[in-house]
Amino acid sequence: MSQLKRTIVVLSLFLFIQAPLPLKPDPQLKISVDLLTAMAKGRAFGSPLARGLYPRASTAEVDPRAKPGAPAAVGPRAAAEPLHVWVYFRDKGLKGEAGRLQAVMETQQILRARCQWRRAKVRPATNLADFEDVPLSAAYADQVQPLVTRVRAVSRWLNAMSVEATPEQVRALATLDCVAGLDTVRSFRREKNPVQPMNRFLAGPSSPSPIYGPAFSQLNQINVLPLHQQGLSGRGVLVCLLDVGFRKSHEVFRLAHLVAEWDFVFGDGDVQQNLDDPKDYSDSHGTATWSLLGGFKFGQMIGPAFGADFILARTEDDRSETPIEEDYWAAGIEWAESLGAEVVSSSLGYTDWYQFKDMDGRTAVTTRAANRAASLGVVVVNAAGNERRNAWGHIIAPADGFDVIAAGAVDSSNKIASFSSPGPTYDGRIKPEVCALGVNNWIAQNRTQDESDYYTRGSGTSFATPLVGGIAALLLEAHRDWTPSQVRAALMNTAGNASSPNNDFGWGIVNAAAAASAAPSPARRR
Ligand SMILES: [Ca+2]
Repeated sequence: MSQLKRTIVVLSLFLFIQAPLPLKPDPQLKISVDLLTAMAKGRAFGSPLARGLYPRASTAEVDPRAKPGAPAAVGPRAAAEPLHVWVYFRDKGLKGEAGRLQAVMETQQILRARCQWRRAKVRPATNLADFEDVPLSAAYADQVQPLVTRVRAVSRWLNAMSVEATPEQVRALATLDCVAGLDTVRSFRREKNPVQPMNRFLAGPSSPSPIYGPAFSQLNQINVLPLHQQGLSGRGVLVCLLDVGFRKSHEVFRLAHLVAEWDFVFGDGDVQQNLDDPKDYSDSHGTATWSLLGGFKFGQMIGPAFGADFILARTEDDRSETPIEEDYWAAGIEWAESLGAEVVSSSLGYTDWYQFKDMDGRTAVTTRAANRAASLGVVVVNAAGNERRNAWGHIIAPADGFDVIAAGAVDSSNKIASFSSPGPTYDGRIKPEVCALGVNNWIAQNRTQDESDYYTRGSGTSFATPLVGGIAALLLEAHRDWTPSQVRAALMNTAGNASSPNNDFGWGIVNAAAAASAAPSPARRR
């Protein structure tokens, strides 16, 4: 680990300014406080777009206590600096083709209803599960556990465990017959974002919209308001955010419908920072991204999909210099997929473990996991990255994924943000797909010192991402049968630059209302 270059990452640079953007409310805006409140509480959904198109997936199908396959901590803690290693197995320990088929059948039978329903959009009903879904061999895991310091995560899709191990332990792992190979767990990092307390009444009477407050401009730019006006709020759509912790107690989440949460770093069921634990992490970035996607507080902050159902996964360890490790991210998206998540919104950072030639849509672990999720019907939205002016200079994984929607950042005057990572991928595909506001976004935060809620401004493609993710949820509410490639195509084909896509804006600034009215592209079955 000491070989890591100390390259600074900027995925989200918080910028603080002292006044709301000088925008006027849209005179066409006919959204009442009562209607929006009813929508947020799930008591009103009357959009002609949304009516009668699908069997609405019940939240009861997700057990709020649903836990991912929790790895067990075993063995004595090593004194030396631990290595984080992927242990890939040669197979799943099954005997012959009959054993494989039996295992796939058993796996399909235990898929959750909400997951089955979503997978059925992209796969034949008789083939909802495949061999990649089959759990790891328990016998193989039992061989690995006594040889390592700690098991960090498990991945059925990769047929691998990630472990913490000493160099001696790694050498012992390499001798196991069941091990096909070992690899380093790659790390990503963002620049630390110092959050300055601000006057919480800043928005005040000069806010551009009495309903949306300073959040008005970031939604109006991407034409979300007509969809709210039609009664769309993401209701019934299951959205997962992968991030550092989330300040669940913030007033902006009072009406949020949280159906499952898991802290992959500490292995517990609480994704909020524990202020009593000095070793616990910040929840500032996740609080911002969740509020941008699905927050709801009149006159302050409303996200596009404030009525959605949420899964929160804490996959970043802010105590570490490289807080985002790909094994937690992969385990997080695998878990969210199993619960039936329809949208995953996330932002990683720069990594100096990968090279640009790896950004080919099929190499990075996170990209492979994102591709897999998309192939199972999950819309994956990821930040393009903030690397335009940095040495890296390209998009970041998993934004290079084939069906991943990479989100770039623009400012309020529709200019590309100075930091927003440009495409293409290494294999020459245009990226990002689309853009949304990523400069001076209005976001929710919480003061660590006195735990008071406030709002401020922050910038980064990771703040454009949840705006796009929220719109994906609105499109899926309006069109329950849309596949990830159809959602992606609708967003791209109706965006501001669709006639001449390029590697700065991609297909341009999102137009949510136009995307919702777009004719669906032909469905692709896999
Ligand atoms: Ca926790």
